[in-house]
Amino acid sequence: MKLDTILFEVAWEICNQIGGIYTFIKSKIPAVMDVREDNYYLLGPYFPETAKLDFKPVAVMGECPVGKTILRMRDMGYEIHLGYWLLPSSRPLVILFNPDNSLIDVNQVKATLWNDHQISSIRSDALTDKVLAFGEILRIFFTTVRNFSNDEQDLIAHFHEWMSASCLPQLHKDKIKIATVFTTHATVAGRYLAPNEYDFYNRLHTFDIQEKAAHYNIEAQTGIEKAAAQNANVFTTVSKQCASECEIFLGRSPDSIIPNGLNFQQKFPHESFSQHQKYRGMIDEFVKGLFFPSYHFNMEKTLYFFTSGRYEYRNKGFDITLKALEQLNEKLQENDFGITIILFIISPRPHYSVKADALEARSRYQHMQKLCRKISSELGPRIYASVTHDKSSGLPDINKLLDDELIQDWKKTVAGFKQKQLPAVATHHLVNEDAITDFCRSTGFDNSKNSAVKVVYHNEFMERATSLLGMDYAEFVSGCHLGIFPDLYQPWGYAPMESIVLGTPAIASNLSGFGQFVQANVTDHDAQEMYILDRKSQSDEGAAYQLSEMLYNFTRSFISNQFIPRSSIKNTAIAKLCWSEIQPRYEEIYKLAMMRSQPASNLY
Ligand code: 1S3
Repeated sequence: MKLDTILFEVAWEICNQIGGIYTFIKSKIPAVMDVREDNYYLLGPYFPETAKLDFKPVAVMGECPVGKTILRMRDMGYEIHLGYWLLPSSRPLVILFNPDNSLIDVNQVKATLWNDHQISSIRSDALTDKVLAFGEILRIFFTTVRNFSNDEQDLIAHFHEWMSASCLPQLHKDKIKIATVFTTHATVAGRYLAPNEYDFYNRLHTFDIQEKAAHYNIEAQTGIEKAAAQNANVFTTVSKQCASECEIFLGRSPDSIIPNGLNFQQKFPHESFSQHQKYRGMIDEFVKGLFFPSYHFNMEKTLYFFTSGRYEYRNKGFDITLKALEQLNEKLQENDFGITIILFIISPRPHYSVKADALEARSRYQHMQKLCRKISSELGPRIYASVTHDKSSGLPDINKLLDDELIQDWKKTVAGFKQKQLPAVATHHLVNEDAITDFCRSTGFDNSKNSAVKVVYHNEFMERATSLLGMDYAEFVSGCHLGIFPDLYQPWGYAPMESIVLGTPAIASNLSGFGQFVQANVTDHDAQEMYILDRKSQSDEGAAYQLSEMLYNFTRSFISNQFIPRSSIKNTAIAKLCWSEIQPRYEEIYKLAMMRSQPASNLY
């Protein structure tokens, strides 16, 4: 491929974290930039709130086709931002388009979708309308870049998921000379049908997708997805399971199934363990600040379990996790081991604000610690002095040895620290209660003292700058003891993969792409602390029970051995899932797309 070929990678989750596609793109960027340097642009929607976190605008130079296009479109009245995505390991160029633009007549876009591609979007919701507007702006962008480029300039556009790809069918119809790749990370039908239709996986062939799309009001989404898959020069997905759905729901088998990569450096076990100790200490501070004002428990006998993902209650197995933890709670209470399990659920939800107790948890604890240290440093020498001067053998009256100011400070701090109410389950004031808070309420998971299992429902992503725990997601995962991911629908599943790579044991489902990869490629995965839960051949109740047994055994083994294992990917097939190994497969895909996009070619 020519060195000056320009690659555009398009996703709704560029500078906009929602689910796993964000992790996919973000982790893949350094490997792409190693090959392409500046001929690489990431294209996404512009949302001021999310963009302000890690987007740095730069001035547009109007010399290259992309620069000329941005300036021309701005003149036309489009809001387009060029800048760098400020990532820890790289600074890729990003172009963000504001989809809220009065120049776009969404009804006209819908009419074209219907007339030219028989995609019905008449009943679409507000989000889909935004997606359509974004797609139309992208169509104008690509057409204009093509016009400003000379004939020799090769262009590739790689679209991720339907939300980025509504313009793809029209680009194809208009014969715009640009090679296209469409990657689906999940099918829309899969997301909706898996949690709602009985025996989804065994009945894939039996669904009338049009009828189901009308039923779930997802005609626009499924229509765009299908047209994108069918019109792209190359079509890929991330796992075999998703490939079967593509074949049946989208009418095209992917040209390639490419497993997802991550960026990781393999750590030696002792490094993984010392990182765990360090970050566990930070989680401890939050937990003590949140729970100890209400009551005390033994931190030496406390385990941190976690689950995370976009809020899809059944798909991401939050339902099974909660049921299993409820059963675990009963088992632990029957046996009275004095153990405490804190389950963290990390899933962003619409909220008004952070609850004060959660916000202040760490600082409250740290202030108390600081004061204790101050008191002990002042008290030590004074006790010694009083003992050496005083002939009596009893302990001196401590109150007399402390300054009034320090006593007042102590009284105030203790009064502020102690509280009567129980720590809330959700860390934020939610706009609406949801199935997680409902479950906790109805089953009495209320963080009371006598419950061995406590729940912290963390309603935002974990970023160091904004996190209640003062740590980023990877640090948090390192500090935990076990990740729980009993997914029902998960084409790949980054969360258990990240957990294991960071050394934290994890349970994955045999319905997730990653779980299936582990089963097929890692012999004796249990010994590496990668556990697989069977969700394929048993009911939800069966899976919840099996999971509760796994959790109980994990806890029992900690009680007996006083030891928390760490997982290791060394010498396993997972070590091959780093982007330096996987990205070359996408480079092959780009070559194929270039070949197929040539006018004479009609290869697929
Ligand atoms: C999707 O993100 P999600 O969490 O919405 O894409 C991810 C990256 O390929 C994949 O891991 C996940 O299964 C999908 O669900």
